[in-house]
Amino acid sequence: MGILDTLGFSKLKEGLAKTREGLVGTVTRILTGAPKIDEDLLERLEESLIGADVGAGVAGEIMKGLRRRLKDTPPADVSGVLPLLQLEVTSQLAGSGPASADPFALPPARPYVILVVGINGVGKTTTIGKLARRYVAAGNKVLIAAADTFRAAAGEQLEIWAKRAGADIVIQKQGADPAAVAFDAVAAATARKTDVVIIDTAGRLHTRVNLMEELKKIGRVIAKQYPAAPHEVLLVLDASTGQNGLQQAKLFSAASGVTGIVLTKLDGTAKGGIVLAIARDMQLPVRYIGVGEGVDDLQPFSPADFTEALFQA
Ligand SMILES: Nc1nc2c(ncn2[C@@H]2O[C@H](COP(=O)(O)OP(=O)(O)OP(=O)(O)O)[C@@H](O)[C@H]2O)c(=O)[nH]1
Ligand SMILES: [Mg+2]
Repeated sequence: MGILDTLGFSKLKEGLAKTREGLVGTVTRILTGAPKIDEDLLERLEESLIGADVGAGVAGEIMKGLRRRLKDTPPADVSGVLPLLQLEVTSQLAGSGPASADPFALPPARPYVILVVGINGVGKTTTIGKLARRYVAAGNKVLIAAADTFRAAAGEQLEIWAKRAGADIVIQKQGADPAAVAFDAVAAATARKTDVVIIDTAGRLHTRVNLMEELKKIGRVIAKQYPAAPHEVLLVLDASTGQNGLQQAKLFSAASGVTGIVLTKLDGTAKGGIVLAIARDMQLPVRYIGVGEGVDDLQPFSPADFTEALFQA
């Protein structure tokens, strides 16, 4: 059912260790001590889900689904609750995953334009480097646009990633108009028959309003030249910020029509339950997850792999 290979799966399991302890560890302890499946047990399960950054709304939905499953296929004893919970969590995540069935293949449009947004420090540039490398490895011609012209070192950092990935880069001097950089990149990609353009953006400007206005402008300017673009707007969120990620998702969705989420830094946080809150509350697919700083630590998100890694001791 999953899409990860053995190495990827063990990396995911390792990255989810703290979330597993916080979420499934607590659930398992509650189940182990319980004599029977009753209302008291179900309430304690719901509380433990809320405590693991799943969010109250989604925890309620999971419990509703779990109650239905308990009624439809009653387990012989309390130990049968955990597999049903895993099934329910998997089904809550349905719809998440990469935009193509083949996780690092590109949908047909050429050039395929991906705009990457998110607040400062969440891992946008790193994610772009990792994605670029995967697309190059799959035989694509990749162009990265350095539209974060605000932060001094942003361009250099992106150049290093582009070189490492074997991707081209369009870069202008600090302070240049980000929308112009994006426009030039899309024009160059069209002329050079590039397969994919990935646009890096600033995470911080003088004010948040400025940032949102700038993202709107980038989107407008690209669409004027190439109406179907950007084909994907990826919002990068840092998993360790937990429920705060939901606020960011609302803010960026309103400004830039987010189409998918990349959840970074799942390694080392206990707040991995936020995946559920994002996928359900925001109705946005989680496309990729970051489980480390290395170039191979960006994984396509798979609900089946994720829950298996989470629920397996
Ligand atoms: N552990 C871990 N670290 C990550 C992951 N993704 C990114 N990082 C680290 O997070 C830090 C910030 O990453 P950047 O890619 O520079 O973040 P950014 O969003 O581009 O930041 P700004 O350009 O300042 O807005 C770096 O030290 C990355 O190595 C991840 O999945 N796991
Ligand atoms: Mg950056």
